[in-house]
Amino acid sequence: MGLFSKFKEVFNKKETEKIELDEAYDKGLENTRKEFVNELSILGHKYNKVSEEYFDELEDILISADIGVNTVMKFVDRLKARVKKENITDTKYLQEVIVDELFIIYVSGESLSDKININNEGPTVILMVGVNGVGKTTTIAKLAYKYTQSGKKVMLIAGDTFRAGAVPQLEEWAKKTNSLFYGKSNTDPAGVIYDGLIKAKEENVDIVLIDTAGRLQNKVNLMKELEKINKVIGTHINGAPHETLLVIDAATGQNGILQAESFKEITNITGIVLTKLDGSAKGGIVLAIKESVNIPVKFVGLGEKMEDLKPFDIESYIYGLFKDMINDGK
Ligand SMILES: Nc1nc2c(ncn2[C@@H]2O[C@H](COP(=O)(O)OP(=O)(O)O)[C@@H](O)[C@H]2O)c(=O)[nH]1
Ligand SMILES: [Mg+2]
Repeated sequence: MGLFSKFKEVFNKKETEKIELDEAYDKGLENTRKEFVNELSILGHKYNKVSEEYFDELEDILISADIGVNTVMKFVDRLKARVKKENITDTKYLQEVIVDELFIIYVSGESLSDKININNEGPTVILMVGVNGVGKTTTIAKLAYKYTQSGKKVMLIAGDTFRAGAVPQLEEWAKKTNSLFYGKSNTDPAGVIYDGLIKAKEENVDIVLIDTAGRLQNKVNLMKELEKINKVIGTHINGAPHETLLVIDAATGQNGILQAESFKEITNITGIVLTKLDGSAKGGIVLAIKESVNIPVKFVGLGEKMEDLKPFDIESYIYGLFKDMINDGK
């Protein structure tokens, strides 16, 4: 039995929490599904039998979903090998194999944990990095919401001290999410973080979320700044930061992958938050990230509301993409 059939089985019997997650992905991946999966289905109608032309067009479709050229090449090679080995001629059946193989790309190799590393001996410190406009501050607000809702004491620290309005914006989010706040404009970020962490310990905070500025234009400076920030955090709290999450805007496609590669060189990224998946038709970027940087996607942004940040879940993701095929068994 292929993974595809297993999916169908699993999706028929699931608990409420998982159903809610699927619904969020279902809605958030609507744009990608419409373009990508629709194209796949049109391709299946255009060619009943597997051929070179079929594979050429399939490649184009996968690349335009931003799965990444290298991933697509390897993927299509593997698909061709399977077609040969299993004597597959029918494109309808091949569609099921495609879903199988996409899933295999993500789960293959070393398994990546999508869990947040929680510190049980004091505050858990989560540092957010990423270039301007990708959704760092919004994601911090969403995480603060998630953690305060589950009864945790949260503090936001404004380490993006130079961009106009960045500090008050974060303070506003702290108020809205019932979190504590520490920040000061126009001053050294490491200093602000230093003072903020002292306060976080005094107040027995559970989760500290630190905003930073992501000036990737000057890699050396950014690297030095992050080194300094990491040192300050590490001297305050053992083993901290417990997570350094890189925020990437899904709509930026391959550019987002380049950002991930650069940040990976600059600092130790422990996870990726992929925002704005809802507004993008390029949901394939999840697979390109796995292939090019091999850093786990830990959360995805599926909308602008506080509840719209969801833990990454490969099953819900695949379901969100292929639900029409999975449900009808087409
Ligand atoms: N649709 C959508 N918009 C988002 C998402 N995450 C962030 N945004 C929007 O992206 C814009 C920039 O976000 P911001 O947090 O200020 O980016 P920052 O410069 O990295 O801190 C804001 O208008 C957010 O509402 C998401 O998951 N979906
Ligand atoms: Mg910001």
